[in-house]
Amino acid sequence: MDDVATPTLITVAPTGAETAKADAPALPVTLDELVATAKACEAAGAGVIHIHIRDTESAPTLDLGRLTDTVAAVREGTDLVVQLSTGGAVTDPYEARLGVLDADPDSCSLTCGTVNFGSDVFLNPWDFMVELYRKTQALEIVPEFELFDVGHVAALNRLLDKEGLPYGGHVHADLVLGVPGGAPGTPEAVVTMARMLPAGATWSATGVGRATMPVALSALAGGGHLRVGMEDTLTFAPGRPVRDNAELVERAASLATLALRPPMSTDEARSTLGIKDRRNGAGA
Ligand code: KMH
Ligand code: ZN
Repeated sequence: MDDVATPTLITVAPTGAETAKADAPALPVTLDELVATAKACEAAGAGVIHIHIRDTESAPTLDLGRLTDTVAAVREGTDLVVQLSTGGAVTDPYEARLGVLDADPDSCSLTCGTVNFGSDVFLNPWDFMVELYRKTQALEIVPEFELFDVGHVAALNRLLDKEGLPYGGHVHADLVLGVPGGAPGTPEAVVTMARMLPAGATWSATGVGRATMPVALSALAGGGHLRVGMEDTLTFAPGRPVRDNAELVERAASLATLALRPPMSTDEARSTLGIKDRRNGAGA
């Protein structure tokens, strides 16, 4: 497990694909809302933003033009590492999910296996994982491995054995816990999964819903990093809806500071993850 003295990488996942704007009015769904959210979260201590976008009806979309505009706008407005979701919504086809990388993000999510997702199924068969992984390597995009269950950690190790290291040479995973159908949001699950990661890997953890706080506290204690945001958490405390994404980042930053592992800067996030510099055409 990681050194417990390292600063904390905070990722914000502000929107997701599963919540309707009507059910959570503070959810950022337009480009303007997303950029404003990104700026507020950067100021509050985030280093990475995990992005899902919506169409004009606020429905999830993987439209390449919109994704490209989104990457450019968030890159222009902030210094955050721009990570696009390749998970999309549970209904998105594989081709569209592979196409996300053509929007030229710094990073992307890459889920290491299929998982029940409430009454849906989030499909990530082996051949799709490999194709997506090879595309990240070819395009020099840093993947963040999303692990919803213990078997996903085994699949990540198999992927690395067979396909080599990601672009940048560093492995970073996110343990997504508490999804109905995946591993529970408990300290035991955090420790079990973190221990199975390859030597030298860094990891963050995300607790969905009521798992938010136990998972965040377990991750900080275990040397891991944090992912927070309205993709995963809509209730700040029992009976109190989340006001906005920035308050979730502020809480994460406070917890990290209390743990003597304050938030890392965006520059530290870039060097920790091995991100290629695409700002101002630097990577062109
Ligand atoms: N929306 C979930 C089905 C990811 O972003 O890569 C998948 C998800 C994971 O959110
Ligand atoms: Zn996501």
